[in-house]
Amino acid sequence: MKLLLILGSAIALPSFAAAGGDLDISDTVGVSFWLVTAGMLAATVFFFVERDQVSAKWKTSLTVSGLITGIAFWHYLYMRGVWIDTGDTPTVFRYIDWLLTVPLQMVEFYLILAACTSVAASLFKKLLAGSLVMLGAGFAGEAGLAPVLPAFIIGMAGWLYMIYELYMGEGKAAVSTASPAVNSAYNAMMMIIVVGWAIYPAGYAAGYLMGGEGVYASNLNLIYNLADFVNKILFGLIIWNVAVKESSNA
Ligand SMILES: *C/C=C(C)/C=C/C=C(C)/C=C/C1=C(C)CCCC1(C)C
Repeated sequence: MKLLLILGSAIALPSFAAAGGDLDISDTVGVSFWLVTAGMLAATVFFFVERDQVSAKWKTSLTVSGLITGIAFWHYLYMRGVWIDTGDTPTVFRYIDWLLTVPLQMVEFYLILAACTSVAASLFKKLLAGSLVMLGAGFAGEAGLAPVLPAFIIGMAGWLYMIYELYMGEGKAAVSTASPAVNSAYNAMMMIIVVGWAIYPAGYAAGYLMGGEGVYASNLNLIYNLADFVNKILFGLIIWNVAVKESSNA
């Protein structure tokens, strides 16, 4: 597994690096695509290597964290290319990435809860439904399939529904009887979904809703790139931190 990863990187990286030759260093958004790409790759390697440090029941959580940043790494290579070559917002690549990685983050909640409660599966379904509404509406707005403001409002409703389920729903009650480490993981992941995820609608608003005509592509992409960096890498690190603590107690 690890060998495959290293081998693959050794073969693939030179061509990616070459594609970066077109990057204009004064292009702030382009530079942010490049930095987040590097961060995603580094995080992916980190999560897969760190699997060895944790006990068996936490390994899947770290694998999923690595998949999330790995999938994002792959999409960032393409998104960076679209931006550098055309100056356009890579909406389709962005949403394909989110459509894969957001459900995987819900899987992380499931994995944390499945070990200690019986409500994990039903909570997972609700979170998945909320995230599909959120992303479907966001895509419709950004791709010009729906007017941007109503799409935004429907997307917000999907997100708020998820927050409601996490705070008021069965997950929170169920997790309160679990170990302190599992509790703190659940709480930290909720913070990510409330605070970290708030960066995304802020990006959408800055890109499409801030007065005037047209799309503020630079604001949009800069804020989305920051959001992905925080929400994919920090999210994984929170899980890693709990996994390491719990494993040393066992
Ligand atoms: C790794 C990618 C993640 C965690 C993506 C998260 C995306 C969101 C939280 C998007 C939220 C949006 C709204 C709440 C309103 C409509 C516009 C969106 C789709 C940007």
